[in-house]
Amino acid sequence: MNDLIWGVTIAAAQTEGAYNLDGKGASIWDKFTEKRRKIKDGSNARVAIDFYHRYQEDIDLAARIGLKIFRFSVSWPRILPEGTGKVNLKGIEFYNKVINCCLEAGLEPWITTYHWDLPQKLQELGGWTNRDVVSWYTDYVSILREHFADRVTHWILINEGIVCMGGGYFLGVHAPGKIGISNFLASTHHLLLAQAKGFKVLKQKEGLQVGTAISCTKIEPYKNTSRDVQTAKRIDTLMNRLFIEPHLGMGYPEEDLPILKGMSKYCKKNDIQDLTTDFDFWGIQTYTREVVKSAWYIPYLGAMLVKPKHRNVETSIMGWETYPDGIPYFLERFAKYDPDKPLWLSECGMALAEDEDDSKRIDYYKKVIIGMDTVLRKGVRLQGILLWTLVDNFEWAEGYVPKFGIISFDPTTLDRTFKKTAHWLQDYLSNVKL
Ligand code: GCO
Repeated sequence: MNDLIWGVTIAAAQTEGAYNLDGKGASIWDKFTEKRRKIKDGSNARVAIDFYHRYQEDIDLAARIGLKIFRFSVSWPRILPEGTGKVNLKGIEFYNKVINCCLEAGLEPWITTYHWDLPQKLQELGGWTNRDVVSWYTDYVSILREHFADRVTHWILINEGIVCMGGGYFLGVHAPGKIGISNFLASTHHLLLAQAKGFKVLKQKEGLQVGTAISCTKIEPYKNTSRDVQTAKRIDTLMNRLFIEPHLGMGYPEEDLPILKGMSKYCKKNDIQDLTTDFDFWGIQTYTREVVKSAWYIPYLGAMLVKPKHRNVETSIMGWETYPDGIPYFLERFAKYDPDKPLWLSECGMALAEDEDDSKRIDYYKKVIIGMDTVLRKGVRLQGILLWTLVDNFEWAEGYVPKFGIISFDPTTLDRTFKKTAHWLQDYLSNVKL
């Protein structure tokens, strides 16, 4: 346990603000938040928590807590305002400052290349549904490598494919708000292909550690009937297998998720081979558990969620069941794919409401620690944990209401304040190091 490395994850679109400063182009989230009724509290992320101007303070706070890794994402439209073509040097300069500041503070900077803020210009050309996105993305990644790989060793390519593709191109609840099965299949295939090619681009530089971050949600059948069990298997395949198995050379798991048969329409001759990617590590991110039941009338998936509020379980302000047991479950499950693959818990956290007692978050992290300890004893190659997240921020379609941070901010002054969890963690980390 004492060897586990602790760090934190943040994302550009949720924290930076400065949405149109210093040459940044619009992202699909800038556009999406302008639409009516898409964001629950009617907010946007134009200012967010102004990480763009306060990065130094936030990095120092992370260091003060005793964290060792600072994972942040790069905003594609800050680097390439048009998505392709001319590089915005002010954008490069900003991330150089963030990287250097991390190094000075004794934190290892990690880059996520894509945490959902596609340049709006590229969305106008179809975004992830347009196969050209594969080369748009790899060009962007090679720019990041050229400027930052001298100081950044750990890279995460795509953050949580299922969430940005499912939310953004299937259900329409995240940017760019597209719906439908063809949008989902095309964009998913292109995203996976882009990630596989992006991996090769980064690996052209020796010594880099390049991985992916996978969203995992434990899926259970509502009843032990064969229909519900089959339904759970379908949804599990969608949520937990679709964004890893093609990279393992296993192709698309279409027997367990028939909608994937439609992938053939987007898959060119060598694509399945090209998807195979031997990442240096996998990032596991899991927050909750869902229960599903068979529902023939629901198109494509034939499934309905049994909402946590109808299941008599503890839920968070996100409406999610609080489920720390998912952490050991998924770490062990991924270790079965490849017991030698280094694993990171690359996001992990709990949202509370403004007025809730922060001790609940401490209890959550204590359970996480027990879960990590359990899997380490079983020989799982867990390397470390990155908290979601440092400072409360823009929680996508939920706005600013759910508070995932271990530090709060004042909405008027943007001043940061340690919550109980930050104090507890600072204490914990100073002790484990003894
Ligand atoms: C995600 C994202 C984060 C979220 C967090 C809580 O992985 O979904 O990486 O941006 O804010 O997960 O929902």
